[in-house]
Amino acid sequence: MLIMSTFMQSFFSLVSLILSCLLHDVVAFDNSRKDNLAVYWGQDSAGNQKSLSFYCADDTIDVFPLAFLYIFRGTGGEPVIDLANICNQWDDPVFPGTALANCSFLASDIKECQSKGKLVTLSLGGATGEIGFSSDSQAQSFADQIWNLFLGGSSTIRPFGDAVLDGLDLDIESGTPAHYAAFVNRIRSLANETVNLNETASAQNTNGTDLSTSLKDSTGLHNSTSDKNATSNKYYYITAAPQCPFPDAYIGAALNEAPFDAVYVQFYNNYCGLDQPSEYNFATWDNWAKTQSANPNIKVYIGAAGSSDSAGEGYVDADTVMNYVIGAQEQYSSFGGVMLWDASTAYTNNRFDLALKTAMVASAEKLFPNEVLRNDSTTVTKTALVKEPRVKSRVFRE
Ligand SMILES: *[C@@H]1O[C@H](CO)[C@@H](O)[C@H](O)[C@H]1NC(C)=O
Ligand SMILES: *[C@@H]1O[C@H](CO)[C@@H](O)[C@H](O)[C@H]1NC(C)=O
Ligand SMILES: *[C@@H]1O[C@H](CO)[C@@H](O)[C@H](O)[C@H]1NC(C)=O
Ligand SMILES: *[C@@H]1O[C@H](CO)[C@@H](O)[C@H](O)[C@H]1NC(C)=O
Ligand SMILES: *[C@@H]1O[C@H](CO)[C@@H](O)[C@H](O)[C@H]1NC(C)=O
Ligand SMILES: *[C@@H]1O[C@H](CO)[C@@H](O)[C@H](O)[C@H]1NC(C)=O
Ligand SMILES: CC(=O)N[C@H]1CO[C@H](CO)[C@@H](O)[C@@H]1O
Repeated sequence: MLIMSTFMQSFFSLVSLILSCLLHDVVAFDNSRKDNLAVYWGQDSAGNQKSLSFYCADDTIDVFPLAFLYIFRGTGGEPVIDLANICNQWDDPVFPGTALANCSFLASDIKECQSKGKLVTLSLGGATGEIGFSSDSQAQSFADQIWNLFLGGSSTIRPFGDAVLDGLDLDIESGTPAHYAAFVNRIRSLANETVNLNETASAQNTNGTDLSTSLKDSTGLHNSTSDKNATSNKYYYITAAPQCPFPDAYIGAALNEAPFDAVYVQFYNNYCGLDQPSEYNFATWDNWAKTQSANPNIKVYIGAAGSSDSAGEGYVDADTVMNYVIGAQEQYSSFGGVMLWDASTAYTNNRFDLALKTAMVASAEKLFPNEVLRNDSTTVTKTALVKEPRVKSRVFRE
């Protein structure tokens, strides 16, 4: 009786373990894919923004840049962050002598999203930033500060408590363009990451040991499962959000001088946006990625508006975005996926994010049936795989 019950208990716990593995199979972020979805969260463009964990409840979004850290040197020499209705310096406690909000209540949300294999990064800048550097050494000190406040360093003040973010995004739209490469290189150095600028770029740590066999790797390619929160082996991603007119006036130079993992090119609010097919210039960005970028394996994302309300101009519907996505998956080896501004508008717009992710995964699998694109995520892939005939775009202009 006792033996039986122990056996039954073991049996059921084995069954429930298997079930939970099937249902909660963690898919680590993979920068080499052609169907990643990065969606900004923080600025509440739709006026109904929910908690971060709300948006990472399902498998749709892979990367959440938190928007924004918008003042580099605020009161008391600390930067200032603003996450609109979720956390800001006016409605939440600030660290003494600073205007830096203590958003430590977000730590559990951030860790929850990370535990699902998603990246949570911090975006610096934004349209109204008070940002910029006057020297390389100022940029390097700021990198040290950011490293200690948000990444692998330590500080008595940590705006997101014990959460360690997965990297940074530079959405630089004002100030002076100089010295950002020094900033990025310093972050790489603090993380013990260097990118060999050879054709066959490979990540090395600063003592020259090839890390491709460990957890870090130049293209940001992770050997899934493992980084957890072991900060010493954690790979920190660095992205930028240039405007589509090439080269970008603010971050263009840094992109050639320092290794970034991806660019989320803003193909909205610009003459070369998705609403202007004759001026659309992904080919220029692809060519730049391979020939001029400091990281020749950098990934280029198509940045799109989440709804017609989230951009002044340039919003196009999901079918139209997918026309561009399929073209890019087919033609451009640098293509990495789609970026959306922002989570609240995409959700409000009939789950624009879900429509795009589902269609991107389906088309990647169709185009590359021999590449196991989602190796350790069988259950997730299968449910996401909805094969529907593509509707011809209604908004695609001549
Ligand atoms: C930040 O907020 C948390 C939660 O309220 C609190 O426990 C912590 O002491 C605060 N940190 C500082 C440095 O004030
Ligand atoms: C490429 O890497 C090799 C081996 O690490 C090195 O000998 C060579 O100088 C590098 N080439 C360039 C252009 O950096
Ligand atoms: C180089 O770094 C690796 C990985 O961090 C470490 O195992 C090794 O001991 C280091 N070697 C030297 C000479 O510092
Ligand atoms: C991933 O890591 C495991 C364990 O370290 C290793 O056996 C495997 O070969 C790695 N896979 C790839 C694709 O690097
Ligand atoms: C990861 O973080 C959790 C919670 O912060 C902690 O309990 C756990 O020990 C950490 N694991 C590692 C490997 O550091
Ligand atoms: C970087 O390397 C140094 C020296 O090996 C080590 O002390 C430090 O913990 C490493 N930092 C990270 C983030 O891996
Ligand atoms: C890159 C990689 O690990 N690919 C593997 C994915 O899984 C299949 C079998 O399920 C292997 O054959 C591949 O080598």
